[in-house]
Amino acid sequence: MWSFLLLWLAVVVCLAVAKDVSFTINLTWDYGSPDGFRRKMILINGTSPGPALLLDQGDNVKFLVHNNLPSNTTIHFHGITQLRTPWSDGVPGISQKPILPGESFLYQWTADDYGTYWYHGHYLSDISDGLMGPIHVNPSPQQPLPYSLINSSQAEVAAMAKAAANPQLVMISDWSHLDSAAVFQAEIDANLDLYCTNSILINGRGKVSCLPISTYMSLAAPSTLQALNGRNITAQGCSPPGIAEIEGNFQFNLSALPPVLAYSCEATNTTPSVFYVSRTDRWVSLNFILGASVQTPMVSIDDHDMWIYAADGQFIQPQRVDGVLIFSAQRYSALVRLKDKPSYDAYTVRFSNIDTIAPDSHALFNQAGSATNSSVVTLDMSSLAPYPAIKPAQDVDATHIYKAGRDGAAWNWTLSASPIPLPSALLGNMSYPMSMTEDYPLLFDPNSTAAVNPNLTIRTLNGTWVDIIVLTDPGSQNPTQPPHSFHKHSNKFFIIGSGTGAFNYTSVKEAMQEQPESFNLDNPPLSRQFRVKCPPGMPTWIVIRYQSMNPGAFILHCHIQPHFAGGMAMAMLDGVDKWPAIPAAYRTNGGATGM
Ligand SMILES: *[C@@H]1O[C@H](CO)[C@@H](O)[C@H](O)[C@H]1NC(C)=O
Ligand SMILES: *[C@@H]1O[C@H](CO)[C@@H](O)[C@H](O)[C@H]1NC(C)=O
Ligand SMILES: *[C@@H]1O[C@H](CO)[C@@H](O)[C@H](O)[C@H]1NC(C)=O
Ligand SMILES: *[C@@H]1O[C@H](CO)[C@@H](O)[C@H](O)[C@H]1NC(C)=O
Ligand SMILES: *[C@@H]1O[C@H](CO)[C@@H](O)[C@H](O)[C@H]1NC(C)=O
Ligand SMILES: *[C@@H]1O[C@H](CO)[C@@H](O)[C@H](O)[C@H]1NC(C)=O
Ligand SMILES: *[C@@H]1O[C@H](CO)[C@@H](O)[C@H](O)[C@H]1NC(C)=O
Ligand SMILES: *[C@@H]1O[C@H](CO)[C@@H](O)[C@H](O)[C@H]1NC(C)=O
Ligand SMILES: *[C@@H]1O[C@H](CO)[C@@H](O)[C@H](O)[C@H]1NC(C)=O
Ligand SMILES: *[C@@H]1O[C@H](CO)[C@@H](O)[C@H](O)[C@H]1NC(C)=O
Ligand SMILES: *[C@@H]1O[C@H](CO)[C@@H](O)[C@H](O)[C@H]1NC(C)=O
Ligand SMILES: *[C@@H]1O[C@H](CO)[C@@H](O)[C@H](O)[C@H]1NC(C)=O
Ligand SMILES: [Cu+2]
Repeated sequence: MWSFLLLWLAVVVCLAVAKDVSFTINLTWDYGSPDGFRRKMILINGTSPGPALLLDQGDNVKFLVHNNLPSNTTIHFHGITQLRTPWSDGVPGISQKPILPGESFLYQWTADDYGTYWYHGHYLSDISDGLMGPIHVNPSPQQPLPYSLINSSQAEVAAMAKAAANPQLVMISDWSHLDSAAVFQAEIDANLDLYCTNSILINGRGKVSCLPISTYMSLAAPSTLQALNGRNITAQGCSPPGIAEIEGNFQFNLSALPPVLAYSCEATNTTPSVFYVSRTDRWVSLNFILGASVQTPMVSIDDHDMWIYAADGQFIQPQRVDGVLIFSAQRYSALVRLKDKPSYDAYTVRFSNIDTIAPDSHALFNQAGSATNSSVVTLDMSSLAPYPAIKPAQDVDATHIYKAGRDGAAWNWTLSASPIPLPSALLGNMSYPMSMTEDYPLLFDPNSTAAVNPNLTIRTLNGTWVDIIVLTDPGSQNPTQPPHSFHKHSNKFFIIGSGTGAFNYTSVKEAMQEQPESFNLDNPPLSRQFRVKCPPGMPTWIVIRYQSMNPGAFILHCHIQPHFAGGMAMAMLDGVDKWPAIPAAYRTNGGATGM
């Protein structure tokens, strides 16, 4: 009787979990004014961000895209492993041909992992034109939850679990008053790496604020003032473009730069996004998703601290913080215990930009994202131990070393094999024969000329463990680099080590003999994102370790859109020895691909 009951329960759980869910979206190129300024942008069923995909772990998802844009596109489901469905990963030239104007494409995948993710365009920088939407996958009932580590009281745990199961999805993006094609063209014409945007959007709403230049200057960090060397911050709140110490020793043509991309500022007066929370629920889960193309916001809530309990979808040992700095494409889930004071009928959530300076008032962080007092705690990205604990393999089968930096022009970025600088521009880089790569995705033939070129691809055998080491090295092209925010498609990796200084080794094993303190093989962060720090004038290195377990063609790239469009990417051909047969419906172009 007892075993019968258990069996019955197990069957119910399976049925409840593996359900089919279908979404259809219509992409259009139409007018919108997310920050009060009207321009053409990408709308997803008439909105940006598009509708949220709310799923349960194990769901089988069908996502049908009608491309009514005047341009090509593809959709990537950021953080979804695409286990056994590499043809639904949405990268042109890697896993599919572009979806041409007027065409449709059916993506099909399983929500293997719980967590907060997002979908976005992956064709050039169509993400910067608004092509994005949130995804949240509720964990299966078997998944251990970390809430009791925050407060072990049963009532509190229940309140936290309730909040986490009904999260507020907070999609943060940045917005430019020119479209992504014009921005990229301006970068090439002026030979600049553009890092200025006109506003920050929260769930598709924002406002342009223009502060006096003297205010910007008073907020600038000492290191910024030093780089400015007597120059003023622009009316838009950015360092003026074309400073060799920041953007490399190149010939800039500032007259080719439209003023709206750096200098001019026209304030708008829109109302901010509002999230409704219930004080009687005590806890709220704010799940932040950074869809920004270039900006890095410091997120904080007035008078409240936050418990960060998931990073990039993965549960972690919760960390109590006052603020969290979010890099391109990262996601953090924060449990917040709402203060029960009658005076609070609204709680202000602040997104202070560390790159551009945004309006603000009091609070723990100033308008430039710097802490205003020394007891403020921010998230320690290097110690995000997964919950429950999980260890990487202690040794690997292969090591690949790459160098990140500019290549020949301020806007031209590369992630190239070391030690020689190699072409790596897979996508978007104008110097690369795009149509050739697009129409022959690597997934369709892992033995093609491009697929076997070590300058373009990493090839792994299924089941093996692999280290990827990314180096940065200051030189005349890279006196400084902005921090890069890399994303690996498909399965997660461990971030097992990082450091400043030269990496004079050929493997982690060798490096660990000399500097074991730089590595963590016990409980390192488990993620699909890693940030490459680039302090001025200093070489740096970082190592990610993963197991190749999902045969198919994927990509590793910087998620800062001008860097990605500028070529900062490598393809990874995982499990070349166990290559999947591609369903016929996914090989074709035109009509209803995938169906
Ligand atoms: C998008 O709009 C179409 C109608 O054009 C509708 O059938 C579909 O359900 C909408 N999709 C979502 C995800 O709401
Ligand atoms: C998509 O939107 C366009 C423009 O509004 C409309 O003409 C078209 O019928 C829509 N397509 C679908 C499949 O909803
Ligand atoms: C846990 O929550 C209770 C309120 O239910 C509170 O009294 C207690 O201080 C909290 N414990 C910790 C460690 O924060
Ligand atoms: C900087 O801006 C201030 C006004 O805030 C102005 O007085 C000063 O001349 C400017 N300096 C430069 C170098 O443009
Ligand atoms: C700089 O840009 C301007 C405006 O686009 C153009 O007329 C000029 O030829 C460019 N100068 C150089 C040296 O490329
Ligand atoms: C400094 O920050 C701490 C940490 O949140 C806060 O509790 C304290 O009130 C702040 N002090 C001042 C003077 O603002
Ligand atoms: C950009 O990088 C590619 C790939 O490394 C290289 O072939 C090309 O010459 C570079 N373009 C410029 C303008 O330097
Ligand atoms: C890789 O790049 C190097 C340096 O640019 C070049 O010499 C080599 O021929 C390239 N290899 C292939 C297979 O294209
Ligand atoms: C769209 O993709 C096709 C196929 O790769 C290519 O021929 C075409 O040039 C692309 N169109 C645009 C506007 O990029
Ligand atoms: C790639 O080539 C290898 C031998 O060189 C062969 O075994 C394998 O089947 C080829 N893969 C595909 C998908 O054609
Ligand atoms: C690839 O390797 C993983 C991990 O060892 C294994 O679970 C999976 O079944 C393998 N896939 C294939 C197609 O052999
Ligand atoms: C790495 O090698 C360089 C050049 O040989 C040397 O100058 C440097 O001191 C070495 N760094 C470390 C950390 O061993
Ligand atoms: Cu980058």
